[in-house]
Amino acid sequence: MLVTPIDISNPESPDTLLHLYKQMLYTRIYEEKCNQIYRSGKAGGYLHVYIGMEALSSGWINALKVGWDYVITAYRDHAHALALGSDPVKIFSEIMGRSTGLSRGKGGSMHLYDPQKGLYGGWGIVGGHVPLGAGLALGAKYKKEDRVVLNFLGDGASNAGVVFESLNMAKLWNLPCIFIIENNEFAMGTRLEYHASDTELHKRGMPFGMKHERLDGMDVLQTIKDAKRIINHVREYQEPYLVEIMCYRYAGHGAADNDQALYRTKDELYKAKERDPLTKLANLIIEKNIATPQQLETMQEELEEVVEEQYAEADAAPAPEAEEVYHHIYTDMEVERGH
Ligand SMILES: Cc1ncc(C[n+]2csc(CCOP(=O)(O)OP(=O)(O)O)c2C)c(N)n1
Ligand SMILES: [Mg+2]
Repeated sequence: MLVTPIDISNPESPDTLLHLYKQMLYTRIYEEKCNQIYRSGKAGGYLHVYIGMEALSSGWINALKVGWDYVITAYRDHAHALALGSDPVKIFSEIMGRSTGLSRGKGGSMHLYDPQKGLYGGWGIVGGHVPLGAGLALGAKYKKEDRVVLNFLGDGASNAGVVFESLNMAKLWNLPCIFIIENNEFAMGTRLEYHASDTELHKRGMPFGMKHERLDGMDVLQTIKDAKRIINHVREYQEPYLVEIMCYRYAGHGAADNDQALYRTKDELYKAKERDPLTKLANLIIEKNIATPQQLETMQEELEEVVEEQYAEADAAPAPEAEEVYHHIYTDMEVERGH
C-alpha cells in the first residue's frame, strides 16, 4: 500500500515533500489506469477522474484525523479514497464490479464507500450528497465528538437547491462541516460563466453568515496550510466553513468523453497545465536537491509497475454471486460499519 495518509506536521521537510509527490503521482498514474480500464470495456456505469486536481485531495485529506473525521464527495471520488488510504486493489475491483470491491462490486467507480477510513461515498446525484455530509456533521455534534466533515462538491453542484438548504441548516446549527467547492471551471460541457450567475462561488456562504474563502488548489503546500488552518478552526469553534478552490479539470467530464472537449481550446488546456501541481512540486524537489529528475523518473516507473500489479490482482477476482444482490443494502450495513 503506497498512498496512506502522511504526517504533514512539517510539510516542507525533504521526506514529506517526496512523500507528497509520490502520493500525487501515484494517484495520477492510478487514474490513468482507471481511464484505460473503462475504455477496455471492463468497467460498467460511468467513470470520472480527478487528474489535475490531486493537490486538493492530498492537501485536505492529509490534514484530517483519518479514520475519525468524515469525507463525503460526488462521483469523482477515486482520489479521495486513495488519499484516505483505502485499498487500491479494492478500488480497482469496485470499478470492475468484482465481489472484492470496496462496495462489494455493487457501486462502481461513482460509489466508493469505506467507513473505516471515514469515507461515506461516492455519490452520483449532483448535489445530492451535500445534505448527507451536513447530517454526518450533525451526528458528530450531537454525540459531542470532535469530528470534522469535508463535504466536497463541484462548481456545478453549488447551484443545486439542496446545497443552499444544507448551507442554511449547517450555519443555523453551527455544524462542523467544511463545504469544499472544487471549482474546476466546468459542469460537464458547461463553463462556469454559463451556469453561475455569480462566478465567485465562495459567496454562496455569505447569505447564511458562514465564513467563506476562495483558495488556490494548484499548489499542494499552500493547500495544506489552508486546510490545517480551516480544519482546526472548525474543530475548535464548531461552526461550518465554505471554501471555493480554484482548480482545473484536464480530462473530459468522464472517461467516455475524455478526448472530445469541444467546449474549450487546446491552448486553454495547455495554459492550465502550466500550473500543474505535480510539476510545481517536482521542480521544488529538484531545486532543493532532494531528488534528481532521474530519481523522480525512476519513481514514476516503479509506481507504474505497482499500479499494473494492483490492477492484475483486482482483475483476477470474481464477479459477485447473483444472490448478493439481496444483501448489504439497508440495515445489515448499519451493523457492519460499527458506528
Ligand atoms: C441531479 C443531477 N442532475 C444532473 C446530473 C448529470 N450530471 C452529472 S455530472 C454533472 C455536472 C456536475 O458538475 P460539477 O458539479 O462542476 O462537478 P465536476 O464534474 O466538475 O466534478 C451533471 C449535470 C446528475 N448526475 N444529477
Ligand atoms: Mg466542475
